[in-house]
Amino acid sequence: MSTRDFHFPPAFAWGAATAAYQIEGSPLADGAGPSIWHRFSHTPGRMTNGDNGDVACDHYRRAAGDVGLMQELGLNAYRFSISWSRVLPAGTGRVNQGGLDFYRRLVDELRAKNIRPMATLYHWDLPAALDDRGGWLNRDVADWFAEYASVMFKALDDGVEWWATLNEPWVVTDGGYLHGALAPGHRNLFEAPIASHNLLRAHGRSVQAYRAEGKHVIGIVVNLEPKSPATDSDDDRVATQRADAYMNRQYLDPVFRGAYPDEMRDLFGEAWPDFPASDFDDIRAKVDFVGINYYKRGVVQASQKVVERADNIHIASSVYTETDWEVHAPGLTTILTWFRDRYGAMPLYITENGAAFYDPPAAISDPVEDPLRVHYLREHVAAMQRAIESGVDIRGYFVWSLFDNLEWSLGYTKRFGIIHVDFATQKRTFKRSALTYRDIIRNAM
Ligand code: IFM
Repeated sequence: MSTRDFHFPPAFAWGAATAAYQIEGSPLADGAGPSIWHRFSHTPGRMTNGDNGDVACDHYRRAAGDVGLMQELGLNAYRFSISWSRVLPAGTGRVNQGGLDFYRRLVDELRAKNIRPMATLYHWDLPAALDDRGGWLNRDVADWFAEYASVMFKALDDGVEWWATLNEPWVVTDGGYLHGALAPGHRNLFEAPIASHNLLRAHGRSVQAYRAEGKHVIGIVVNLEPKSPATDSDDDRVATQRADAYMNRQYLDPVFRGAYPDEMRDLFGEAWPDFPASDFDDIRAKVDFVGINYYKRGVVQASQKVVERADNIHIASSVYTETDWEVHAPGLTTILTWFRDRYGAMPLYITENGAAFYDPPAAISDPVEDPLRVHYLREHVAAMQRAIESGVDIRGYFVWSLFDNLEWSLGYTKRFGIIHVDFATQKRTFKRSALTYRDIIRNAM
């Protein structure tokens, strides 16, 4: 299907997404406090090549120029995240004006160029001072988060068009509290459900705060994967249901149905606690939209435990990204229609979609030729269009990511950007995928 055939709703948001710790650099500048990612990345042995976010894309100092690049590509929306510890260095209490000023300038710069800002409040960088108080395991974190959210609503709601509370709570818990590959690096079956639950409580409390203070819209961002069994065996089918509950329904069911999926108890056994029923009054606070991050599907085999995340099986003839994720665009249509069928019609955004592929050095050609990413982009935009045609209310698409950046504990080894970044010089070079995206946007508008 050529990009010319796409028909998108008016006011469709065409954007790119980033996250604070992955691009900003200068993590302690102008009075900011350290986050758990600053601490984690400075702990020997945690990061590939010992990489850290001290400089990253130096976006903290280059934001104005970076917004200019977005304008060159014709983006009309930009999804970024706010570093909690830039604004509240200790997580609660004193507000750091230097941190607020940075985000104020960014939002003003975007607005000046008719790029609508979507701000994510939590993209994994908890203030280290709050981790010292138990982090996501402490029930008080819901109050801390609501306090921080209110500070941001007061400061930026005049310019921010969409607020997202959490980015990918599943990854926060699975990577940060169960398997330990992400900050704060815990590996504890008993902690994981508690962290998840407190993330959801924090989400709900901030949505409630927004109803009192905000004028725009607020939602949550989840990463979803359609799960399918590797074989027709009963065991694989049961395992698939569990994998689906663990990744896809664990966060959405409480938000939209007020209860966890039954499978959670089977998955976690004695580590699954009884949560106070009243918590779900907060968690169910009505959201205005849901952001869906889609990267791949999951093919599930019973012999591999869901909570060990071993549900990805290599399918002969599939293409795999540098993060070893199967490229499967139809899964995007599947998950979008699944969402609508299970939770009902509501505005949805694809808040992340993209791929890490090996790119040739920028010195060889300008633009950098990245044919696999170009193909990925076209196929996934077409898959999204199919969901729109079948009646799913999709309001926008944000490619992950605007820039090559710090891929968390994998450091700078995986390049997801549509703009190449030379981390030695900070030179930005468009990849072919960026120009393809520019054309898709032009043809769609
Ligand atoms: O880089 C991450 C992002 O921070 C969250 N979603 C997935 C991306 C690729 O792994």
